[in-house]
Amino acid sequence: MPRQPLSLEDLGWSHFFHSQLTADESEQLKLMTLVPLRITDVHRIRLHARGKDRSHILVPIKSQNTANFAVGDWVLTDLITGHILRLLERKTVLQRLIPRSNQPQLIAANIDTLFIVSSCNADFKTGWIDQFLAMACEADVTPVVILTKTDKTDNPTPWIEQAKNLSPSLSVEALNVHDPDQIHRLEKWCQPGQNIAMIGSSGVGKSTILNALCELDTATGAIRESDAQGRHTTTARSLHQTKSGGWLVDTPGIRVLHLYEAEKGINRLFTDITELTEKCHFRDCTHNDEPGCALKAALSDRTLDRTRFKRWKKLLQDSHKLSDTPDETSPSWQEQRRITKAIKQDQKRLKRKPNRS
Ligand SMILES: Nc1nc2c(ncn2[C@@H]2O[C@H](COP(=O)(O)OP(=O)(O)OP(=O)(O)O)[C@@H](O)[C@H]2O)c(=O)[nH]1
Ligand SMILES: [Mg+2]
Ligand SMILES: [Zn+2]
Repeated sequence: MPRQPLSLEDLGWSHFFHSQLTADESEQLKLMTLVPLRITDVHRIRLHARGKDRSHILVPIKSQNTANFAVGDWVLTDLITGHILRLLERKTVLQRLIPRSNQPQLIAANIDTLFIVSSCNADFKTGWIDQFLAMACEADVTPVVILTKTDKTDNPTPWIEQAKNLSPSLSVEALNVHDPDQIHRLEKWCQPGQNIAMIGSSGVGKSTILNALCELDTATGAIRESDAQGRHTTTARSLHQTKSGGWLVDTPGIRVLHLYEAEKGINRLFTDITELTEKCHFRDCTHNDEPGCALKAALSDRTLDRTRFKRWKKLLQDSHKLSDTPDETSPSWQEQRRITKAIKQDQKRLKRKPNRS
């Protein structure tokens, strides 16, 4: 984490966040009694955050749960007590489903671009990448597929072709992460004001990319050559400033991904199929054997590719299997409101105390 002073804009602050401040908060910001901080690390009992001048460790007060904060979040804190006053509304949020609780787990917030990292080896699986693409589309985050370890194969073209075929306008970058002349191709997504998260399985080179783009020396780990499996070297999510001024989130390797509320994302990823479904005779067509199914017709006359149809169906099936959450609003967001209220009460109590004694 750089030690030199940064402006709020350097940290990713924008009109979107500023416009959420009340008149009172704006005044306190001018007086510097209220400090906006950006969450860089989320631990079980504490949060790390970066402010203009330095890094801070925030220990949440009772009733706060660190699981409701994401790396990349903006919080307003009280300069005197160091307490979090409130979490600002997120521009975007990447999250996945935890099947045991049927609740979302926050991966990163206020992200513009998702680097979906895979290697030119046995790690590359289109179904796996489809899930990340749907997650990005759901969150309104631009996906970019990064194919690493091109130096380990004679010909990376088949991997590049497969990735490009996943979605018409998808950006795909294939590179040897260790080559400084190639890594700079990723810098166009890492300019000031831009926020990037990386996701993928263990051993694909996420932390190696982080080290190259941020001039860091975080731990990386060799993979098992027999099946290209990594060793889960990174154990926590963290936010870092890139050399070119953006902010990059490294994440631990994911073993299994369960999508959380991904239907909108899947529809966006497969707009052609979504549009076709509107032409099916029955509104609740399952696209199996019903008469008047527009998808079946498109498959028969080959205007719809069968592999693409299967990918779409698999994603929808996977996302329905687990997420039957009836709530329209995110549970974590409701929880957040409760926490904000509790913090305000706690604040008042703390401010009253000196007068009493
Ligand atoms: N040859 C080659 N090795 C690479 C490349 N990218 C990463 N590696 C190596 O792959 C291994 C795994 O890289 P990491 O950066 O630790 O992978 P990771 O995705 O962060 O893994 P986790 O932290 O376990 O999720 C390391 O030995 C890296 O040096 C590449 O483009 N070419
Ligand atoms: Mg790592
Ligand atoms: Zn149909």
